[in-house]
Amino acid sequence: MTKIINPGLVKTSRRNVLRGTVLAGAAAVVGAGAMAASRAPRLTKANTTSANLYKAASQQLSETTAKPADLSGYTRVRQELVAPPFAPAHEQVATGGPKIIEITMKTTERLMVVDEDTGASIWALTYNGSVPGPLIICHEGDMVELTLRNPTDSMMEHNIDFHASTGALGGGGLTHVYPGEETILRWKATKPGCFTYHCAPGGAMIPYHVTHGMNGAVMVLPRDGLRDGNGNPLNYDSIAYIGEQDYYLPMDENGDFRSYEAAGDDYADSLNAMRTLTPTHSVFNGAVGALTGERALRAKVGETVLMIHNQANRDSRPHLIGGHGNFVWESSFTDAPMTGMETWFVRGGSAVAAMYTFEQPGVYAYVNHNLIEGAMLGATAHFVVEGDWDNGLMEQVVAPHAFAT
Ligand SMILES: [Cu+2]
Repeated sequence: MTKIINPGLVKTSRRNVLRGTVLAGAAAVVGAGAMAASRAPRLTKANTTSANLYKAASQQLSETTAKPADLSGYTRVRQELVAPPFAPAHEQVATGGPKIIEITMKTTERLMVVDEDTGASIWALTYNGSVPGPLIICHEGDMVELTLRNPTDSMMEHNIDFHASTGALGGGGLTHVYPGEETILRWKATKPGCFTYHCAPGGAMIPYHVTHGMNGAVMVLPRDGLRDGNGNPLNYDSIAYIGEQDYYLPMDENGDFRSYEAAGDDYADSLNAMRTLTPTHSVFNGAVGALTGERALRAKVGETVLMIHNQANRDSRPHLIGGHGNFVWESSFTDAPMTGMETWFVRGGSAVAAMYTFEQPGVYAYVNHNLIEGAMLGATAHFVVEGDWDNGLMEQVVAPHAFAT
């Protein structure tokens, strides 16, 4: 078993933040036998371009003469991250001054079942073991201080690019950790809204890691909480954190999903599947049915739920069947939310918040309303809502029966 971070193909060093890219280029050549010969050079060229980006960010850091950050006036607090679809304990309206919010994430590589019915599985690359990674919540003006730890038994290097942050490729240029390493990154949340974060080791490793589950969301709340377009406060009772994940799982000649011994073993096959741009699965929270049946989301009539939808790689169009997006923030929390939305839009590489107060009991399907993806690729969640039915809103006046001919 060869660790991906040390492919033995190229001389490299700890400061060479391009290592993932080096491998990406090497594997592209290895995989070239299975591809049209004209394709491999283009992939290599793309990787070189991406590699140069990282080189630039690295030089920027070493040549800096910046002063230390002024941390006076900040209070240190620890945020215990929890697995999706749940949200960490937090205040909607900030009390006290700005905080330095300490969090820890482990880059865990684990074999996950994607679809129990077909046996489809993936060596998922994760933050803290879940797809998506945990939801992080802070307020505008806070600092997030992340300890990123790569376990010694990992096969790959990882890092993190926070779309909510400013500089150094979202922190991606400063957080490369190899197995057995950890790093600490602190960034200031200056833009209120929901944002994606994802791993971005360089070159083709970027989409490889992102489409293996290595992404999640940060919510940066305004200090005085959410507001409607007229400045009235909006509060929620609960959060449903939904990460949509497109997977490109390699299949054998019989159309069965391939299985692999270790993380990274699927690299060349995955790149070929990814190049089709056609996902084999598009699922919520890591697997088909992860948020349905016994694992469905729960709510009560009158309860206001903030649905946070993350998609780090691909456009999506969430729709709550039987409900609406009363308030939807596709952009910043400083913009007035859109109201009464039927279906909203998540640009690939972003996270969106939608607020709804349930008015009827029953089962609501929350889907990607590209219904091929919703019904056939897995992008469906269920809200099971308890409460009393309101005939004023809907009533079956006559049950289905055979009509007279
Ligand atoms: Cu990674």
